Amino acid sequence: MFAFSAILLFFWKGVIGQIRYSVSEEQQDGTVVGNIAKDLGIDSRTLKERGFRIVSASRDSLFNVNQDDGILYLSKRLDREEICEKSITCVINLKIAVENPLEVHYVGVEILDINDNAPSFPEKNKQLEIWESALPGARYQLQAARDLDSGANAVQSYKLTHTDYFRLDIKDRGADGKIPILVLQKPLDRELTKNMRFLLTAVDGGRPPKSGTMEIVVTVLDVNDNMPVFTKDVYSVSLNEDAEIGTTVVQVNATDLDEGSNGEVIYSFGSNADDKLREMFEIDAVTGEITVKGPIDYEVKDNYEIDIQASDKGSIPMKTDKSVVIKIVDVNDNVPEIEVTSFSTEIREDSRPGTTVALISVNDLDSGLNGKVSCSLPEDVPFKLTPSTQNNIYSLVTDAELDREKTYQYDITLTATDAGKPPLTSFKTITVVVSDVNDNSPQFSLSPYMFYVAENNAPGASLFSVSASDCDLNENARVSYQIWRDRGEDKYSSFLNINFENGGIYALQSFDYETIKTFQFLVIASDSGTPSRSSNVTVKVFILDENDNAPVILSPVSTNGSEGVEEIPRNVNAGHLVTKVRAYDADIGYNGWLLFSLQEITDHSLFGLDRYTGQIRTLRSFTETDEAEHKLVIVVKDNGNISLSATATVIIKAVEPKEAFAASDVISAVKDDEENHVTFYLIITLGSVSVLFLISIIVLIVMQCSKTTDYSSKYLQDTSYDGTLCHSIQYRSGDKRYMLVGPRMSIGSTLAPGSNGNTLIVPDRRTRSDEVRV
Ligand SMILES: *[C@@H]1O[C@H](CO)[C@@H](O)[C@H](O)[C@H]1NC(C)=O
Ligand SMILES: *[C@@H]1O[C@H](CO)[C@@H](O)[C@H](O)[C@H]1NC(C)=O
Ligand SMILES: *[C@@H]1O[C@H](CO)[C@@H](O)[C@H](O)[C@H]1NC(C)=O
Ligand SMILES: CC(=O)N[C@H]1CO[C@H](CO)[C@@H](O)[C@@H]1O
Repeated sequence: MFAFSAILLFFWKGVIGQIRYSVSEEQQDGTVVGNIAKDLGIDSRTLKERGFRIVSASRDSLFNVNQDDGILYLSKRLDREEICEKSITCVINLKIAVENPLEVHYVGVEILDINDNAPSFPEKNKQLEIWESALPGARYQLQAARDLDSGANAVQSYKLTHTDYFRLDIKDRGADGKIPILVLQKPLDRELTKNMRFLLTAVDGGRPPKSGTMEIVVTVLDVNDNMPVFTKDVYSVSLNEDAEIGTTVVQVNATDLDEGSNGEVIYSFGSNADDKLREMFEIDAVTGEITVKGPIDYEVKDNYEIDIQASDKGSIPMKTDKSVVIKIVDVNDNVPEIEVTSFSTEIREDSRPGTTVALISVNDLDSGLNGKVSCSLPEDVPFKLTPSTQNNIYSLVTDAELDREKTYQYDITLTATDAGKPPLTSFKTITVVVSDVNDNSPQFSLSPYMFYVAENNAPGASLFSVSASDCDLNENARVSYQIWRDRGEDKYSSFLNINFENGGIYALQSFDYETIKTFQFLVIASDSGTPSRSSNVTVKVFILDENDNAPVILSPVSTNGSEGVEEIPRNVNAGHLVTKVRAYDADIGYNGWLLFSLQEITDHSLFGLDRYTGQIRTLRSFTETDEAEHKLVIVVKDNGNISLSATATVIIKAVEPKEAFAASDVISAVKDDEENHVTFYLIITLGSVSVLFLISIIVLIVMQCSKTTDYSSKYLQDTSYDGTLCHSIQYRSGDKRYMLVGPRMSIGSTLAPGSNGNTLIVPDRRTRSDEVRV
């Protein structure tokens, strides 16, 4: 400083002739300003005699001169800004008087400015509001900072903390200082940076420089410059077709970065969403929820692309379009449909397996597995389904032989099931009628038929009837009857007539048991089918005896009941056989069983008649009083229901033994002979009948024993039966064999098994040749 001052001094001394000093402001009092004595060339030894005075009155209080050494110093602290205010140079002129000799010297003291003041801004904070739409280059003038210092120490420059958005421009107003201007250099985006803070620093030129700062707060004001943006790029959802009304399909969400109403989003369908779509879906304007509004059917449409729009509420709203893809998921909501085409209502029972009955097509509106249909039949029908090459078409064909007589109609329930989860099933019943074919012959209800017909039947009367049934239908089952007339072999069949419609059989003449006992013939039953089928049955007819023959008395010979005369000696003892009445009846059984009785007798005590044999014997010896001639009237009756009888009169004459002897011997010899003859025939007849009976029984026993002991034991009871009076018939019916035992038959009837107590039922395991009639 001193050096500097010296140079200045030298400068001024030479040019102006004036001493000039400079001193910085704000120095301590007492700070040396300069050595005036030396600078004036006054010898320091003479200094005391000379003495210094500062004569300029105005500023004297600021400086002082040391009288001893001539040094000018500050008497008080100096503030340049106070003394000189804003003037660029601040010089205080002092007038110094030196005495002895008096010299006036002018001394200028320049007060040098020091940087003692920092720049300062009028406000600590500056709020700036800028629309985000402001264009780059926009200028925002700020207030300048002030600095009390002047010159170089005044504000020299401004600095801005780093920001991309603004740069600083400075306008120099000369004495008025420098004005900072913010220049926007990059577009603002409220959505990116809503508020910015940075510091503006004003720096002065002091050494060291001083600075002052101001915070600048920039608030970016919103402009509706952002479109709503959907949060997802793609909205793709799937929706079940059975979704109920009100179901949320999807919630779209769009956000708008703008503020306030500029950022409030409302949703709507796009302009090209058609009415149909609007009937099915609706969108909530506030929440963006798309819900189901009406029924949805996959089968109608399986895919929807809905245009929606998000719009903000700015004064000029901004809109964004989006499409929402809704894939409809098929739900198994359609039942398979069964359609029966080209269906013939009737099928012949003789159709071969594989005959097509109907074509069945199944259809399901669903897709995929939900629409995959399988078709099935119940297992118990003789039909099957043959899938055709064309998908979902089946032919219903027969799988087995049909028989209308077993099943005339099939109600076939078709089941169609799809493969959905859960599966849906539908049913359809097809009625297949089996039409008749003449495949059954008439069947007689019995084979062979056996009929028992009483003899003496009225000619033309109905005897019995046969009947046959046919399982077929209508014409095929209409049976007509005829009697087989062949070669004339069965001559009896020519006596018979048959009602071709009902099988009633009539005899044209009456039968005589005594002429024919049994015969058989064939009846043929034919149906009316084309070709006709027939079957035959053997009809066996057994003629039953009636009591139509009266007993005939053979001896004593008497054609009209005239008496025969017997002579016996008077001396015969009791029990003597007088004679035997012999009679014959052509009928059999009871009808031919003869009983003898006395109708008239002169003396009951003398003769007796055997009821069964017809023998007349003496009951006692003749006495003197007995008459010689006795008359006996004998009645012979058969045992028919309505008994027939004949009478014989026997005259017995008691003769003296002498005269009678020879005659009686002869007669008795003849009679014995005759009697023996008759007896012999009777014995043979009875014996042969018994033997035949026994043989048949033995054969039966043997046959039965070889099979079943039970039956043989039943049969054995029969041996106790009296063969002579027995009328027994065995016959067959079906697989049973009957044996009829007993004298009487119910006339004109076939014997039903078990209807008669006299009938033994013997299971038959024998051939026809084993039958024996007794
Ligand atoms: C929309 O998305 C925004 C941002 O992801 C989220 O904050 C808001 O909750 C969403 N709105 C809805 C309704 O989901
Ligand atoms: C009776 O039927 C049998 C067996 O069915 C048959 O063999 C016979 O020829 C038939 N007789 C007549 C006369 O039709
Ligand atoms: C016997 O004949 C009468 C009338 O003629 C009849 O009512 C009765 O049933 C017959 N009895 C027998 C066992 O035939
Ligand atoms: C019942 C009857 O007609 N009896 C006669 C049988 O014949 C003799 C003569 O031969 C007659 O005298 C009976 O009257």
